[in-house]
Amino acid sequence: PKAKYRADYIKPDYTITDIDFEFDLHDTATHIVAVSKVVRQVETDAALVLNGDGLELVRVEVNGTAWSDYDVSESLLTLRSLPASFDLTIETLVNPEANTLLEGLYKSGGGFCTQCEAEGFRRITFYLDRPDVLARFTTKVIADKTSFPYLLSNGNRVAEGDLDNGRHWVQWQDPFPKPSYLFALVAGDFDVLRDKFTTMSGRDVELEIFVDKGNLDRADYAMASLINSMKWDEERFGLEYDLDIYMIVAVDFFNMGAMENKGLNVFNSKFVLANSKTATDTDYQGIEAVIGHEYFHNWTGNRVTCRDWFQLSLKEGLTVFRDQEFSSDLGSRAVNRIQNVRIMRGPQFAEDRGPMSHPIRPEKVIEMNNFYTLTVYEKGSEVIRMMHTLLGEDKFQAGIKLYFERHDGTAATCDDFAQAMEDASGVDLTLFRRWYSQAGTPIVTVTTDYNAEQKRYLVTIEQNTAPTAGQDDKLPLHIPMDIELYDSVGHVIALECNGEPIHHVLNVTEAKQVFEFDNVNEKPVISLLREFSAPVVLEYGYSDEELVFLMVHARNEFARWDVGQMLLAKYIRTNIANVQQGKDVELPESVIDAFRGALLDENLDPAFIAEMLALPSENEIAGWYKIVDVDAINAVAGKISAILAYALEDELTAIYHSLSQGEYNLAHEAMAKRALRNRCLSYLAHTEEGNKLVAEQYVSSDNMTDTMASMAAANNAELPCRAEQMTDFSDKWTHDGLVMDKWFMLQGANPAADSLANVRKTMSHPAFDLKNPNRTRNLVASFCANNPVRFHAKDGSGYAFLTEILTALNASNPQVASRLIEPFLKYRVYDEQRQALMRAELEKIAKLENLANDLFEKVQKALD
Ligand code: BAL
Ligand code: ZN
Repeated sequence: PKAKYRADYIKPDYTITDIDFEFDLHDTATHIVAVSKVVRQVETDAALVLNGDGLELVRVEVNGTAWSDYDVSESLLTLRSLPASFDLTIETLVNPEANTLLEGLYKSGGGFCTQCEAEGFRRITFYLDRPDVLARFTTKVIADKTSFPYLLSNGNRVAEGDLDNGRHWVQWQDPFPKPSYLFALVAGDFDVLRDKFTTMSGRDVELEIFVDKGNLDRADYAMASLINSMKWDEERFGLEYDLDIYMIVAVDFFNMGAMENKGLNVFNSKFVLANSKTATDTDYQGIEAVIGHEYFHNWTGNRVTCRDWFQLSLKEGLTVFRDQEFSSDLGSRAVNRIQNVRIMRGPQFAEDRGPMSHPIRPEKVIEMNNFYTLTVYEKGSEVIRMMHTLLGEDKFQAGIKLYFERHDGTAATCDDFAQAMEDASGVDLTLFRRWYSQAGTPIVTVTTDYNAEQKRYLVTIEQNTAPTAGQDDKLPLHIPMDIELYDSVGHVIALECNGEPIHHVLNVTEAKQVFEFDNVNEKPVISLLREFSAPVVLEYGYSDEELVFLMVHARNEFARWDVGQMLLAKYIRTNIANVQQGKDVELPESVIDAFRGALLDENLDPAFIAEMLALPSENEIAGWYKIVDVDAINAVAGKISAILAYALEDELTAIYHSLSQGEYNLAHEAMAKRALRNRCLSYLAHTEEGNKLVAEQYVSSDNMTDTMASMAAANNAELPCRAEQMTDFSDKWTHDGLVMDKWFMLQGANPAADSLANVRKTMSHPAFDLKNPNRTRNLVASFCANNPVRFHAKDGSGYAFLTEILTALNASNPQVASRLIEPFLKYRVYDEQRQALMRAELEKIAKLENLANDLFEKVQKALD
């Protein structure tokens, strides 16, 4: 396979302005006729080179006449001797039922659907399948009327009719020119939830959510979230919806979370379907975020799209930023920030350290599907957030406005975005642009010095980014460092120097910089990197006393959580070292007291307290080490939970009972109380009373949040009640794969010694299907990525299991395989024995026959 480079971008020789599609849908043989208006963009008589993948070519015509001057290969159709502009007719034949890749046109359950981003459109027809070719689409869909009463595509429905053989057709027209990756088609039999939205300029928009028959009672929250998204984008960004209809279809077989096709979003059913009996509060929050995300793409992604796939973060980083802001404006800003920062510090930082490390705008790609990453999405969002921090809301919005004025209806680059932000705000982003090209996580080391005589406080900030895969030399980045200083009673000290006020966001732009503050009357306590103002690792030698002080006095909740995590991290590290020397795990009273204080603080949002009391995940802890000791990490995490549980048992028990609720509802306050109550339960599971409490909650629960909390607690603490719960749940939900995913996830995360045997047995459960990405991710990824002690069993059995799965998926769905292989890519941070075992598995995978590009790219980089 050949790599593509960002630097090699050239404009296409031809463009396509209009495409007129006709799909004659049949399960195993669908004929597709595409008539495209093609216009040459260059002077010379260039060949037209179209992308294709897995297509059978039936006919080619130019201006209605059969054309023979072409070559066709597995991946290209090259046409020659063409006029400067012409109508190109291409007929292709595809087999949707055999399409297990879930890219292009495929069958999901009983219906047809498509997934075209990034390069799935070429599995439908030969085309200029690149995002800088924008065409107006007209799509006629023909299918059997009884099996497929709903025939959907992008834009507005313009005509429909019946045929005499039991088939019918619908024609759709999308007035907005779009790249091929935003094309969608769906055909099936659904229940439909309908609503309306009136935009700020008074236009009525029909809203339709299509779900499998019988699931109508699970679509309300998605509809409410869609309406909230439309309202929010008008209020916060001034952006209005532009078609007369907005459709969402929930499908069961889907590689991604959802897809923002113009006017016709196709969603993984996980991010649509929910009622209190089937979905947890976390599921509801996910639905709100993803519905918002796809809706926000209508402007950031669809109206302005990407020039090439290297610019993916242009739409994804910005849209993640927008969906994070949406969730924060509607719910708790602090809790949202904490959850997003956990993702950055855990899996994103891990990606930055690994062989697939890349900047948010990658330079080199073999398989584009491999770059839908936490770096492009989440770190991409952090880069937008830093611009927001540097510019402030008003100038940021002015930048967004200018960006749309300049680029609406076109395909743009990350540089175009930064330029609009710079031009609208007057803030110099020259150095800041390095965030787009430099990979890796900077380590920011801070030292402070107080001079009591001069009342002067010096803050020295150094930054260093270690070399990453393929990028040895690193430059200093523009890091916004948000700080606050506190006096000994917890009052904020105004920042000034030489009589001039200093902004609380410091501009760190050099390898080493000293910031001076005067008029500081006593030695202050510094709060650093407030709100996680940059995606960096912070190193500062806080004393326990300072951390405990800030846990109480920091003005902002995120900062209080952050220092709580630092305090925990300190003792987790100390205890890991102790365990490695055969000593016991211990936690000082002062640390326990600090967490008791947070638990009992009635002024705090219960959802926030639940976050304060959450330990970092074992994977996040692993990220602190050059050589990871999975067993010691697991032992320490488990014992610290137990120590806190026993020490705080009275308080946890009292709060647990006091937060007992009446009827389930989705108000933030109710969710917050459940979050804290269930956090208490997860600790109490480790105490003598644990089994009783956990078992009682399972039996009395009337909602999935409390049910799952009980099951997760039983699973993690290996309680006797686990077995009965698991049987009961499976008996109740075997018919419903989406709900069973929760059960599969628990089977994967089961810490018991026979966990792998159990996972293997679970694969023959009637609800399991390796071809369904949701099922596979919940069982296999949960075991391989989130059950480190069992996956990294010293005998290599976990590794052999993953290779078996990857071998099967390499043939059926390499995109899913490529996600699952991640734990192998980190092999270099384990002991020699485990390294050797994992390396051997990677070498086996490298030798697979027909190794897909997705796996090839990752295996090659890992073994390099
Ligand atoms: N564009 C792929 C799915 C998403 O990020 O919305
Ligand atoms: Zn997106």
